[in-house]
Amino acid sequence: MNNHIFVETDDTLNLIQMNIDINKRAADNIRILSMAMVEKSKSGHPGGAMGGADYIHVLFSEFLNFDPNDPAWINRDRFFLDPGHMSPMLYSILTLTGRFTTEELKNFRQWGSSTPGHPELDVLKGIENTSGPLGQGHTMAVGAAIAERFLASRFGELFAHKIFTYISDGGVQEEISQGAGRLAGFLGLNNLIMFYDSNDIQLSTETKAVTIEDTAMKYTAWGWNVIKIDGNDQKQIREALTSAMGQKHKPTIIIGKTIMGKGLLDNEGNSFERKTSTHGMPVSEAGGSFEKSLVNLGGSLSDPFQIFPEVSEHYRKVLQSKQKTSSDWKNAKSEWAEKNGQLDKKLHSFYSGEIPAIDFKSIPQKEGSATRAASAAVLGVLAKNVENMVVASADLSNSDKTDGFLKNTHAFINGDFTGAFLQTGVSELTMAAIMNGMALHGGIIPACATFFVFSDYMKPAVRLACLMQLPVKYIWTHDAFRVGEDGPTHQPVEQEAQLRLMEHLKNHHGDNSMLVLRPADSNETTVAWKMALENKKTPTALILSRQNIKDLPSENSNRYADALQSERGAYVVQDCKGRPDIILIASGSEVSTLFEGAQLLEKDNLKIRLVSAPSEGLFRNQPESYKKSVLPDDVPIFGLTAGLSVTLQGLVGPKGVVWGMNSFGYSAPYKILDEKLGFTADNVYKRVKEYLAG
Ligand SMILES: Cc1ncc(C[n+]2csc(CCOP(=O)(O)OP(=O)(O)O)c2C)c(N)n1
Repeated sequence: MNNHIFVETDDTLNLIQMNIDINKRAADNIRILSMAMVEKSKSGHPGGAMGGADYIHVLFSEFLNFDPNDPAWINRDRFFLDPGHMSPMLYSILTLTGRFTTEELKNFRQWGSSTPGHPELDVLKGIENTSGPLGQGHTMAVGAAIAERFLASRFGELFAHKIFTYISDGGVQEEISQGAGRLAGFLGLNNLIMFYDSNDIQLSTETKAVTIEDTAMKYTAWGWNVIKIDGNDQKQIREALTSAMGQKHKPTIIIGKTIMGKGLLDNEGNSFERKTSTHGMPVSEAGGSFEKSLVNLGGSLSDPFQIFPEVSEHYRKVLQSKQKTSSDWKNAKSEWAEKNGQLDKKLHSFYSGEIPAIDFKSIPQKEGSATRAASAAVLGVLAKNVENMVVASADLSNSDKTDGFLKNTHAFINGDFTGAFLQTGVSELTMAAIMNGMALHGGIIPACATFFVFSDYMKPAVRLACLMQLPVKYIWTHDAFRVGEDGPTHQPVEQEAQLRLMEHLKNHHGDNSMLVLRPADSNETTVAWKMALENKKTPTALILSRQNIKDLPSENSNRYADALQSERGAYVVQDCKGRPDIILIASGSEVSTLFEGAQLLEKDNLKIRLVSAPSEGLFRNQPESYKKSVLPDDVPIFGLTAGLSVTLQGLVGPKGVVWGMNSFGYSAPYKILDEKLGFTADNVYKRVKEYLAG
């Protein structure tokens, strides 16, 4: 029960003397706002938000550094929410700190509102990450913590700041927490402070129905500093945060036992706390009393969205003090900049996302390389020239050829972030979410790699990168059944089609949510990397071959110049005189197979146009006139893909024919697979002849 003696007087000291705890009052205000938002919109999650209110108030008012007038201040502490369903808590605290208005809270979950059901990245509003898919938020925080260490090791400890994150039972249960926990402990990320809102209740059951885990022991085993507290006791919260702030070598998890729906009453005035039902529905719908709970928490029936005047006054002072901290830092930074002009320039270029001028055309490529090897050649140059690029690999750096980068730097280890390579171990989803966190932190260009077939393990984080429009680069090698002997578990078939769907899906700015490039030879790979670096608006995928590929022909003996046409998504590699009898189209290594097939067809006096289509999505965005110039309506089109046939359906059109895969692959040497599965010049010849014969 909450007993507030509320005396209306301007004298704050007086209030303290009368034993009114402003901090408790502020947390209750957050509880009420959270409850009221969900009640008004008739949907959402009040219970968890109400339990976490004490922590969030203490964190934001006493520990988190931010600039009330400059939300994008580079040295702000970051707050990453993991359970996005607890958005009411975040929107409420951000209302107290002036980033949201109560009007915006009243529009919770409505069309066009700035308060969507789950928070969506908006730094200017204080939302550091999109959250909702449980487990990813705190993993992004690990990425941001790595980014912070990377930058501080280059620019100095003036640039040190904390990364706070907030996790719930769901996030702890998600498998990704294994990777995040292991890596944060391994790297000794003492700048990372995670609050675990342990309220013993989840969506459909209590936690005891699904786990007997000793979470404290688990995090201890991973090398974390573990603190257990009553998560609704503000004194304990304060002490835990103070101790965590002083941690020198380990990340901290503060396991706070909290009360789901703290302060709730039912219609009879009995406690309605600790109910699973209040996880995800309005209090009244769950069987509690909104009005009685509101009064119990010291709120006003006439205005449930009220910010209590004394809370408002308290936060006015909090903001003044935050402002002072950031101004002091900015003064110190100006002094630093005067003494470190060159470094300051570099810092600015890192944060502005600039890329240094790179002479891509001069990057030497070996004739007939695998595109993964061609990628390694580019990565070697990037390692030396793009100082803020961080590359990661999930224990495959020698196969996915990110070793081209690694050879020029070294991997992060505990306490040493002077390198630029992250060995994530075998944890693809963790890796992808960490990359998102690095991109969100700012100052870093993240890229990560694994086998293409394991892109499936990464999709949930790739999807969030697309939604948040983060320019993460994915290097996916071993792009087809030509993986060979490893067999169908390692042979991608349907993966490219899935990514082409992401090219169809638009982000909220109307752009393709992702740029997906499958280059056809070494020069196209150089160009693909150029495009990937220049693409600051969305993630980019590079899909690369394991096996060597013959370079495509160039009429002007300048294959790089030809390959630059990849910037239009698809282009004519080799043309015939006059109207073609057939257009052959593919991406990746299948283009060179088509080229060989074309040579056989030409012997029959057929006029052939060969088209390489590294990105169907980009091609679709070209002016109609260009698209028609490459793929006119009245010419038959034959496509070849080592993916599902549907991968090329959109390019060959309704009358076209695709030779592709329609089943899983098989274990065998890849040249045998080429024969058996029909990925040979002879089969191209045969299928095209059949097609033209009608
Ligand atoms: C990856 C993922 N799976 C499932 C869900 C659906 N979901 C939302 S919250 C939740 C459980 C929440 O329990 P907890 O994390 O303890 O939050 P609390 O009940 O304390 O609010 C689930 C399963 C989700 N958001 N993300």
